Amino acid sequence: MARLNILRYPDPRLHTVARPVAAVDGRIRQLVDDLLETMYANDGVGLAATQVDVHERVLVMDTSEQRDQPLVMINPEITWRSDDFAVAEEGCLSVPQIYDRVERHARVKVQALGRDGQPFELDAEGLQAVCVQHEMDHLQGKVFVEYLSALKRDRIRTKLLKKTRDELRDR
Ligand code: GNR
Ligand code: NI
Repeated sequence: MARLNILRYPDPRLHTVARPVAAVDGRIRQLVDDLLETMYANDGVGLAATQVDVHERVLVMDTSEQRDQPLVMINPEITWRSDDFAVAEEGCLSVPQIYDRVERHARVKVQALGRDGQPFELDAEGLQAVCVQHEMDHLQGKVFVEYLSALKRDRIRTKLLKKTRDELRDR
């Protein structure tokens, strides 16, 4: 297991579109384990491979209260979206300390392969529905700030570039 480095917005690599996984082999299982370790170490409720600069369709989530229900989705595809939408406050490990409201489908069904390579379907609502849509956006190269106004996005970009510069100077 290893903790992986998380790309920070506005890193252009966050806009890479991930390719499907051809086979759930030992390399993919290692990636899954590293994603879970990295997600838990950073107190995240989800993490997409894109965020650790691996551009394959793999994501992990855990929206349980006890943080003891890891969910692994390989080659996830949304098979159904509710007609109704919900607005929720979102954050992102790639956009640290920025939180804003995003509107998404209230419920989605997602088909994917698990860590064992077996297909399953997830019927998600609430935080889990928000999270799986947020993670699947990452796999398409999309970060939640792209739903915000250009003005907000520019302010976020400037703030995070300054933060990264300050951290590098202080090392
Ligand atoms: O940890 C996370 N919390 C969160 C809160 C509201 C909506 C989405 C998320 S996902 C985020 C982790 C992350 O960046 N996943 O890509
Ligand atoms: Ni994110």
